[in-house]
Amino acid sequence: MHLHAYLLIPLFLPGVSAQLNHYAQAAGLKFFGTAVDNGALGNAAYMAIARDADEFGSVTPANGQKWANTEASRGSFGFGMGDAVAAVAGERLMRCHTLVWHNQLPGWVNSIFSRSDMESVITTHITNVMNHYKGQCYSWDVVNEAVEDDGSFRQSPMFRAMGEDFIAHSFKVAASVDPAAKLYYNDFNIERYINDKIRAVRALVSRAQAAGARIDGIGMQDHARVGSAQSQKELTDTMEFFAEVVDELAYTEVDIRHTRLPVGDEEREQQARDYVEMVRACLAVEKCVGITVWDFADQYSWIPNEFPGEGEACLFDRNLQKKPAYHSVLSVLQSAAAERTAAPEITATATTLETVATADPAGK
Ligand code: 9MR
Repeated sequence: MHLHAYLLIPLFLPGVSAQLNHYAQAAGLKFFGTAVDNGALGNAAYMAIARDADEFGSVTPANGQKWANTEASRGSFGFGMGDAVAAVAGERLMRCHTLVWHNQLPGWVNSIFSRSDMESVITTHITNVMNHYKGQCYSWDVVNEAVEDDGSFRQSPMFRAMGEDFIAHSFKVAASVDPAAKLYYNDFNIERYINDKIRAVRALVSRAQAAGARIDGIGMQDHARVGSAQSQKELTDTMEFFAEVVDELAYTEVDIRHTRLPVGDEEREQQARDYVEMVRACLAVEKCVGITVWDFADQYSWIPNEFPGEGEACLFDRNLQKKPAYHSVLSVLQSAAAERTAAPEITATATTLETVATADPAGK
């Protein structure tokens, strides 16, 4: 996807509604997806958008598959929350989220200190949850957020009991339970320019692979702030750095929040530019397979709860109206789709080899 034709007039096909996933796939991505939380399932207007496969080709349960919601007490499994969101995904892809994470972890896991007990608890948890969703998950976030911003390991109950071996162990179990699912390490603040955390993540992935684990992808959450989000170049440099150790990359939880509310037109335009940098970065890197927003509508965003006074981070506002960011993202995807459609003709008439050589060879 290296031809620079973003200035092409967006492609409007008669009879095809102009929506995110439709053009993301036409541009060569596997999906443009969204998180969906259980609290939104009763909102008919919201659900009409969430169910639209042209808008979102992948669904991630925002909370339903987490440890606290699947194995609240040891050995006792429940899948009601996750299943309700899986039903929304239907025939579409699911990015399943998440198996081993220090947060939303039931108290009983916190009180496990011995290595062998933790190893067996992780095995049981992953085996049961992955078996339940077997065949439904395009990918699983197997381990989530194991590293601090300074690159050190997070002192989670899993790390306390097993050291970093809990990571390779988790991926080995996951690979044995659902060989068809892509297995991801997922974290935040690793969509930035190469920093200590990014180096630490690549190194831990490499070490786990050397220990015999299969890790297919690195998920970059990308919870960013308007005006200080990264440029396309910074994002692609980081992805190229990660691409040396994994086959796939994805933006997995994108939202770009305003740090001061209310916002005006200029801030909304800045947010649109920030989203566009991320989308262009994914389109530019062969291994970047897709983008998931961490909900598409402001009323279901986690941001105001966690960062009071901040928010409006999503592509749709509280009234489900599309923001400038939505239109800009769509426009970039449409241009990339048009460019991809035009590429064979361009290459056929090219007078320089460079044009041919820089066209997307694998047709991602
Ligand atoms: O969106 C989720 C929110 O509803 C939960 O309260 C929160 C609990 O920590 O988790 C949110 O999702 C997180 C995701 O699972 C992992 N990366 C960070 C996300 C935002 O906190």
